[in-house]
Amino acid sequence: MRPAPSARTPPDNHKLRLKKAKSQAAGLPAVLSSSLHGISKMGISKTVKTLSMVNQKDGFDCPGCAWPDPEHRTSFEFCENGAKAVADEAMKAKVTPEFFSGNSVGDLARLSDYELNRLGRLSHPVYLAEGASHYAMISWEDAFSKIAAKLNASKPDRSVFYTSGRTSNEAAFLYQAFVRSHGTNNLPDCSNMCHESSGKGLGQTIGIGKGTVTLDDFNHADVILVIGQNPGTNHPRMLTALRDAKRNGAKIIHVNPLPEAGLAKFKHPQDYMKLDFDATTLADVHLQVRIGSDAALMKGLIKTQLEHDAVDTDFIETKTSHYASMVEAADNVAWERISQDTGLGRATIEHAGTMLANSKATIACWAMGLTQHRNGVAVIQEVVNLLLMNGHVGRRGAGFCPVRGHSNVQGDRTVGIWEAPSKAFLDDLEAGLGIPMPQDHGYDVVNAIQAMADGAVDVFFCMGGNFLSATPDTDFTAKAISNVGLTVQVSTKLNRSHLVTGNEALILPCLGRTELDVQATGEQFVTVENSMGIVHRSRGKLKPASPHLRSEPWIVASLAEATLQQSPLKWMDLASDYDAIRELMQASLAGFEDYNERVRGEVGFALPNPPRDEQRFATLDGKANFTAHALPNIDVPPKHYVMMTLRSHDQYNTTIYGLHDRYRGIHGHRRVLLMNAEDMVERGWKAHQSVDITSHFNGETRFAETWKLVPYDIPRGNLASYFPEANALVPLHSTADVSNTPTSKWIVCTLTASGSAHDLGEEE
Ligand SMILES: Nc1nc2c(c(=O)[nH]1)N[C@H]1C(S)=C(S)[C@@H](COP(=O)(O)OP(=O)(O)OC[C@H]3O[C@@H](n4cnc5c(=O)[nH]c(N)nc54)[C@H](O)[C@@H]3O)O[C@H]1N2
Ligand SMILES: Nc1nc2c(c(=O)[nH]1)N[C@H]1C(S)=C(S)[C@@H](COP(=O)(O)OP(=O)(O)OC[C@H]3O[C@@H](n4cnc5c(=O)[nH]c(N)nc54)[C@H](O)[C@@H]3O)O[C@H]1N2
Ligand SMILES: [Mo]
Repeated sequence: MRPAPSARTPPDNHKLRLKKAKSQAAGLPAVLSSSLHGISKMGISKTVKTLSMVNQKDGFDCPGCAWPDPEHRTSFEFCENGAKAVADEAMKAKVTPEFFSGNSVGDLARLSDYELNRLGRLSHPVYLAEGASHYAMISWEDAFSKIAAKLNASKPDRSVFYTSGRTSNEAAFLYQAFVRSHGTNNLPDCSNMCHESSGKGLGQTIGIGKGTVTLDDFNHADVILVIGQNPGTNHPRMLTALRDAKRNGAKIIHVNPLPEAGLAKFKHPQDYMKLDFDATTLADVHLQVRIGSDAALMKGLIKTQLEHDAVDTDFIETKTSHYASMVEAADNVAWERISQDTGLGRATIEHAGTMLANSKATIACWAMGLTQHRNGVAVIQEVVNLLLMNGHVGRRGAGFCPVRGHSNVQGDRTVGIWEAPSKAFLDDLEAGLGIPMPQDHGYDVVNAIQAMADGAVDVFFCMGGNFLSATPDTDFTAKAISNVGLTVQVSTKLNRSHLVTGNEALILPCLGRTELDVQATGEQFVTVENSMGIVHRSRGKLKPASPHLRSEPWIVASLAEATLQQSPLKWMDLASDYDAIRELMQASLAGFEDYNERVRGEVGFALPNPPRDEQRFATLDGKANFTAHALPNIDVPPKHYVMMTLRSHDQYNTTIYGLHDRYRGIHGHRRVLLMNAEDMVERGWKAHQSVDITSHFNGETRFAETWKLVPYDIPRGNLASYFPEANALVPLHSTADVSNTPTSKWIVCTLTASGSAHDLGEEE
């Protein structure tokens, strides 16, 4: 037997350097930073060629994030982190079978995530036999027969099929059709850890689990709330929309425990070319709430609307239900409690509340700062309450904007990647595919891990992503995965999920977004849905990193062909012409009429969105529902802190591009813990002090050593660290009510010094 390698990220021996946190985002440093990333990975000419194709009408959709493109694109809209994502996929270096034969799984596990990613693109299918220490080359054919044999030797619901949100609509649709034809709804996805709370929160209240605004609405908004989100790093192109909104007179309210440079000042990188050096101040108000206190803040803002009588009685009477109980719940909360929870004075909240009361069109944007909390669903419903009071939905310049992460995470859900599909959805699929569909709901991410731990999973198949490092409770999850018979990863780059595996493991290397996809009938394009429900084309242009790579639709079709004894679908015909997949989608999904034709239009097409299009709400009572929630208890015992886990500026989820977090002034080292300076003084600690963290949940503890303290502008009692390193501290069953999303932004911890503060590094 091979020894199980450590699942945690190894210690970080790089030197930490601290600089002043920035108060302006993007600008010239962003252009320089992304050019350097590109040139070092692709060379100069490929960098220029590749970047000129991102988000062009006939080019590829940026794999960076799901923020939409403006309809009238002149040239490519520059985005630092989009450029990094593209360079990272299009890089020259390769991970070959020779490389694997020279490096054991144990050797590779000692590399950091940054080093693993830098090794380059996976070039061939490889197989890790039972007890073997090294991956070895395998043919595509043999790989599919191995998987098919395992799938057919066990019951369908003993297999689990994960999806990460970069998968195209075509690949995702075909994948779920295969999984359901095989007989299970075990389709967990990254959304379970991401915007699941938004889907549930909005679905129950406005009847659709998606946002209701278009990009153009930003040009007509009076007030934009940006809650629990760091767009300067994670959605840089959103800053352009915010800048344009400001130029049109909008006010921006930023709700965040951290100042986040992107919302302070923004300088559009392209303006330098026009010799325009003025930066735009974005946020008019920064409400620096304590972690987890947004529900209390919303109650305060709702109370302020009531004080101003800023309510749309007509809308409330005709279009909504349960208003009175929502008001009663707000009345029952005292201002003292609101101030105590948020750490903000009543006047500060009333100032923001007055801006909202005077607004004729309000947009609320949010991301992980709301969804990854115990009350993730309820707090989003408080945001819904706030906007519904004044009818801010289905009106120009107003509505809900959950800002999605992965570039096609929303599309994947639309086309069926969902462990809990509705009966109506399954009926449509059954009619379209001509195959009986399994009805029992499957595992989400957290339940899939528990099922693996319980020995209830024989095959675990991942369409992209890095399941081990993205999920909570690293040690527990690693043990759970090692219980599985066969694990399979369809991937572009090496990551830790390739190193902590089941008894046997396969890596199937696939084409990325940027690459040409040629099938039997010729060159293909795929389609994706952005964060605002617009479906459009994406066509890769670059020569594939290796001739042995295959497209995701081809991989799914080949697997279906190898596994399913009899199927009415001609899987390989579907894979040879993606128009045929789209025809099948049109027959099996609501809202995809004339799909092939409409998606060939200039800018794609918008999926139906009843709340936005006609203020129609497909809830149980046909109305937009107000909800009444009690406030969560956010007190922690003395000497305990609340930690949130975040992304640095140089990472894409578990893919680490570099070791810097430029806007926050943190350089060269990732194992850091951001702490309030007064809290540090109280403990007698200085910058660079090394501490050990113990997390506490339901009487259990988890431990992770040596984190370097960084004094930071963060509320007292709050801490921040980066994921995936900190995931070892997130308890698997600490999840949000209703959505079961891990509470990655609410980890209760205690700290101890881990020895004297040697290696102080230099302060700049
Ligand atoms: N470059 C880059 N782009 C990305 C990604 C990436 O890793 N890198 N990831 C993609 C994905 S999958 C996603 S989901 C998105 C994630 O985008 P974000 O949600 O912006 O990502 P996080 O880094 O998790 O940042 C969460 C923010 O919420 C704040 N926050 C934490 N707790 C609270 C709270 O209790 N209340 C409030 N009001 N705020 C809080 C934090 O201070 C932080 O600013 O980005 C997508 N885009
Ligand atoms: N503690 C903590 N944990 C978190 C979060 C947090 O804020 N805090 N955020 C959560 C969120 S919001 C999300 S979305 C998840 C992300 O979870 P995942 O989506 O599972 O993780 P990624 O890091 O995005 O996946 C990266 C891997 O995807 C593969 N890949 C890249 N492009 C492609 C492609 O085109 N096709 C295929 N097949 N593979 C590709 C590469 O091999 C790469 O190593 O993490 C979650 N985990
Ligand atoms: Mo995400």
